[in-house]
Amino acid sequence: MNVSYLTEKVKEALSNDRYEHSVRVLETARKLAAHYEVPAEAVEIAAIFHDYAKCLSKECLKENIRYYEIDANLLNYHHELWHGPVAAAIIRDKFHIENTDIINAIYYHTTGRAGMSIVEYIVFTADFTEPERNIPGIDEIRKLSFQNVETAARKALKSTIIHLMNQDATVHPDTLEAYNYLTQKSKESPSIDRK
Ligand code: DGI
Ligand code: FE
Ligand code: FE
Repeated sequence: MNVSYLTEKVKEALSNDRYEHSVRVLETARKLAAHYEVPAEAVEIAAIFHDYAKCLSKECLKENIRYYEIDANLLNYHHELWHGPVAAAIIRDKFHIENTDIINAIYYHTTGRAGMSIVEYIVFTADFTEPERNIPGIDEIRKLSFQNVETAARKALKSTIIHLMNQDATVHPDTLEAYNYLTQKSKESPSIDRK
Protein backbone atom coordinates (compact mmCIF):
# COMPACT_ATOMS: atom_id res chain seq x y z
CA MET A 1 0.00 0.00 0.00
CA ASN A 2 1.31 3.37 -1.09
CA VAL A 3 1.63 5.86 1.80
CA SER A 4 1.09 8.92 -0.42
CA TYR A 5 -2.16 7.41 -1.76
CA LEU A 6 -3.36 6.85 1.81
CA THR A 7 -2.24 10.37 2.74
CA GLU A 8 -4.56 11.74 0.01
CA LYS A 9 -7.44 9.64 1.34
CA VAL A 10 -6.78 10.91 4.88
CA LYS A 11 -6.74 14.50 3.60
CA GLU A 12 -10.16 13.99 1.99
CA ALA A 13 -11.62 12.56 5.24
CA LEU A 14 -10.32 15.09 7.76
CA SER A 15 -10.42 18.78 8.61
CA ASN A 16 -7.27 20.69 7.73
CA ASP A 17 -6.09 20.86 11.36
CA ARG A 18 -6.63 17.14 11.91
CA TYR A 19 -4.89 16.33 8.60
CA GLU A 20 -1.89 18.44 9.61
CA HIS A 21 -1.77 16.66 12.98
CA SER A 22 -1.79 13.30 11.12
CA VAL A 23 1.16 14.41 8.96
CA ARG A 24 3.11 15.51 12.06
CA VAL A 25 2.39 12.12 13.66
CA LEU A 26 3.63 10.45 10.44
CA GLU A 27 6.86 12.50 10.52
CA THR A 28 7.43 11.86 14.23
CA ALA A 29 6.72 8.13 13.83
CA ARG A 30 9.14 7.96 10.86
CA LYS A 31 11.94 9.39 13.02
CA LEU A 32 11.19 6.91 15.81
CA ALA A 33 11.09 3.99 13.34
CA ALA A 34 14.48 4.99 11.93
CA HIS A 35 15.90 5.42 15.43
CA TYR A 36 14.71 1.98 16.57
CA GLU A 37 15.53 0.39 13.18
CA VAL A 38 11.93 -0.73 12.66
CA PRO A 39 10.83 -1.21 9.02
CA ALA A 40 9.07 2.02 8.10
CA GLU A 41 6.06 0.87 6.07
CA ALA A 42 3.77 -0.47 8.81
CA VAL A 43 4.61 2.48 11.08
CA GLU A 44 3.93 5.00 8.29
CA ILE A 45 0.60 3.48 7.26
CA ALA A 46 -0.68 3.27 10.85
CA ALA A 47 0.56 6.78 11.70
CA ILE A 48 -1.02 8.58 8.73
CA PHE A 49 -4.30 6.63 9.13
CA HIS A 50 -4.67 6.60 12.94
CA ASP A 51 -7.19 9.50 13.14
CA TYR A 52 -8.99 8.70 9.86
CA ALA A 53 -12.36 8.42 11.67
CA LYS A 54 -11.79 11.41 13.97
CA CYS A 55 -14.11 13.78 12.09
CA LEU A 56 -17.09 11.40 11.95
CA SER A 57 -20.06 12.35 14.14
CA LYS A 58 -20.74 10.50 17.35
CA GLU A 59 -23.81 8.92 15.75
CA CYS A 60 -21.85 7.79 12.69
CA LEU A 61 -19.09 6.31 14.87
CA LYS A 62 -21.74 4.44 16.84
CA GLU A 63 -23.26 3.05 13.61
CA ASN A 64 -19.82 1.92 12.46
CA ILE A 65 -19.19 0.18 15.80
CA ARG A 66 -22.41 -1.77 15.30
CA TYR A 67 -21.84 -2.41 11.58
CA TYR A 68 -18.30 -3.73 12.06
CA GLU A 69 -19.30 -5.58 15.25
CA ILE A 70 -16.60 -3.81 17.25
CA ASP A 71 -16.57 -4.46 21.03
CA ALA A 72 -19.86 -2.88 22.18
CA ASN A 73 -18.43 -2.19 25.64
CA LEU A 74 -16.64 0.77 24.02
CA LEU A 75 -20.02 2.51 23.91
CA ASN A 76 -19.95 2.62 27.73
CA TYR A 77 -16.83 4.81 27.55
CA HIS A 78 -16.14 8.31 26.30
CA HIS A 79 -16.83 8.79 22.58
CA GLU A 80 -13.22 10.03 22.16
CA LEU A 81 -12.30 6.33 22.36
CA TRP A 82 -14.39 5.27 19.36
CA HIS A 83 -12.44 6.70 16.39
CA GLY A 84 -9.41 4.35 16.62
CA PRO A 85 -11.35 1.07 16.50
CA VAL A 86 -13.56 2.43 13.68
CA ALA A 87 -10.52 3.55 11.63
CA ALA A 88 -8.96 0.09 12.14
CA ALA A 89 -12.13 -1.57 10.79
CA ILE A 90 -12.25 0.81 7.80
CA ILE A 91 -8.61 0.30 6.78
CA ARG A 92 -9.23 -3.44 6.73
CA ASP A 93 -12.57 -3.29 4.94
CA LYS A 94 -12.05 -0.44 2.46
CA PHE A 95 -8.26 -0.44 1.98
CA HIS A 96 -7.71 -4.23 2.36
CA ILE A 97 -4.91 -3.90 4.90
CA GLU A 98 -4.67 -6.97 7.13
CA ASN A 99 -1.26 -6.48 8.81
CA THR A 100 -1.91 -7.07 12.53
CA ASP A 101 0.62 -4.45 13.66
CA ILE A 102 -1.05 -1.79 11.51
CA ILE A 103 -4.57 -2.77 12.60
CA ASN A 104 -3.62 -2.85 16.30
CA ALA A 105 -1.60 0.38 16.17
CA ILE A 106 -4.65 2.17 14.77
CA TYR A 107 -7.22 0.39 16.96
CA TYR A 108 -5.34 1.03 20.22
CA HIS A 109 -3.74 4.41 19.43
CA THR A 110 -5.91 6.21 22.04
CA THR A 111 -6.10 3.69 24.90
CA GLY A 112 -2.93 1.65 24.39
CA ARG A 113 -3.09 -1.99 25.51
CA ALA A 114 -0.99 -4.45 27.51
CA GLY A 115 1.80 -5.95 25.41
CA MET A 116 1.89 -3.57 22.46
CA SER A 117 4.30 -4.31 19.59
CA ILE A 118 7.10 -1.87 18.70
CA VAL A 119 4.97 -0.53 15.81
CA GLU A 120 2.14 0.16 18.28
CA TYR A 121 4.46 1.85 20.79
CA ILE A 122 5.87 4.10 18.08
CA VAL A 123 2.45 5.21 16.79
CA PHE A 124 1.02 5.62 20.31
CA THR A 125 4.02 7.71 21.40
CA ALA A 126 4.26 9.77 18.19
CA ASP A 127 0.58 10.74 18.58
CA PHE A 128 1.41 12.01 22.07
CA THR A 129 4.72 13.75 21.27
CA GLU A 130 4.18 15.31 17.81
CA PRO A 131 5.65 18.82 17.82
CA GLU A 132 2.39 20.77 18.29
CA ARG A 133 1.27 18.77 21.35
CA ASN A 134 1.56 20.93 24.41
CA ILE A 135 0.88 19.05 27.64
CA PRO A 136 2.69 19.35 30.99
CA GLY A 137 5.86 17.21 30.97
CA ILE A 138 5.77 16.74 27.19
CA ASP A 139 9.43 17.76 26.61
CA GLU A 140 10.65 15.02 28.93
CA ILE A 141 8.44 12.42 27.22
CA ARG A 142 9.66 13.64 23.80
CA LYS A 143 13.27 13.19 24.88
CA LEU A 144 12.54 9.81 26.47
CA SER A 145 10.83 8.59 23.29
CA PHE A 146 14.28 8.38 21.64
CA GLN A 147 15.84 6.62 24.66
CA ASN A 148 13.19 4.04 25.51
CA VAL A 149 9.87 4.13 23.70
CA GLU A 150 8.23 1.87 26.33
CA THR A 151 9.18 4.26 29.12
CA ALA A 152 7.87 7.18 27.07
CA ALA A 153 4.59 5.32 26.45
CA ARG A 154 4.33 4.52 30.16
CA LYS A 155 4.73 8.18 31.07
CA ALA A 156 2.19 9.21 28.45
CA LEU A 157 -0.30 6.68 29.89
CA LYS A 158 0.39 7.88 33.42
CA SER A 159 -0.14 11.50 32.42
CA THR A 160 -3.43 10.64 30.67
CA ILE A 161 -4.70 8.57 33.62
CA ILE A 162 -3.87 11.36 36.09
CA HIS A 163 -5.54 13.92 33.81
CA LEU A 164 -8.70 11.80 33.47
CA MET A 165 -8.87 11.09 37.19
CA ASN A 166 -8.43 14.76 38.03
CA GLN A 167 -11.54 15.36 35.96
CA ASP A 168 -13.41 12.48 37.63
CA ALA A 169 -13.58 10.83 34.19
CA THR A 170 -13.62 7.08 33.67
CA VAL A 171 -10.47 5.35 32.43
CA HIS A 172 -10.82 2.56 29.87
CA PRO A 173 -9.51 -0.84 31.12
CA ASP A 174 -7.09 -1.07 28.15
CA THR A 175 -5.41 2.16 29.33
CA LEU A 176 -5.08 0.84 32.89
CA GLU A 177 -3.84 -2.54 31.65
CA ALA A 178 -1.26 -0.90 29.39
CA TYR A 179 -0.01 1.20 32.32
CA ASN A 180 0.07 -1.80 34.69
CA TYR A 181 1.90 -3.94 32.13
CA LEU A 182 4.65 -1.37 31.57
CA THR A 183 4.95 -0.54 35.27
CA GLN A 184 5.35 -4.22 36.10
CA LYS A 185 7.91 -4.57 33.32
CA SER A 186 9.87 -1.55 34.53
CA LYS A 187 10.16 -3.15 37.97
CA GLU A 188 11.45 -6.39 36.46
CA SER A 189 13.95 -4.61 34.23
CA PRO A 190 16.26 -2.12 35.96
CA SER A 191 17.21 -0.72 32.54
CA ILE A 192 13.82 0.99 32.28
CA ASP A 193 13.67 4.30 34.08
CA ARG A 194 10.67 4.48 36.42
CA LYS A 195 11.03 8.06 37.66
O1 DGI B 1 -7.16 11.81 18.49
P1 DGI B 1 -6.09 12.62 19.17
O2 DGI B 1 -6.62 13.91 19.74
O3 DGI B 1 -4.89 12.85 18.32
O4 DGI B 1 -5.56 11.79 20.43
P2 DGI B 1 -6.16 10.48 21.08
O5 DGI B 1 -6.76 9.57 20.08
O6 DGI B 1 -5.04 9.90 21.92
O7 DGI B 1 -7.35 11.01 22.01
C1 DGI B 1 -7.06 11.27 23.33
C2 DGI B 1 -8.27 11.76 24.03
O8 DGI B 1 -9.07 10.68 24.53
C3 DGI B 1 -7.80 12.56 25.22
O9 DGI B 1 -8.40 13.83 25.15
C4 DGI B 1 -8.26 11.78 26.41
C5 DGI B 1 -9.46 11.03 25.85
N1 DGI B 1 -9.84 9.86 26.65
C6 DGI B 1 -11.08 9.72 27.20
N2 DGI B 1 -11.13 8.58 27.89
C7 DGI B 1 -9.93 7.97 27.80
C8 DGI B 1 -9.12 8.79 27.00
N3 DGI B 1 -7.84 8.44 26.69
C9 DGI B 1 -7.38 7.28 27.21
N4 DGI B 1 -6.11 6.91 26.91
N5 DGI B 1 -8.14 6.45 28.00
C10 DGI B 1 -9.42 6.74 28.33
O10 DGI B 1 -10.08 5.97 29.04
FE1 FE C 1 -6.84 9.81 17.94
FE1 FE D 1 -3.99 11.68 16.79
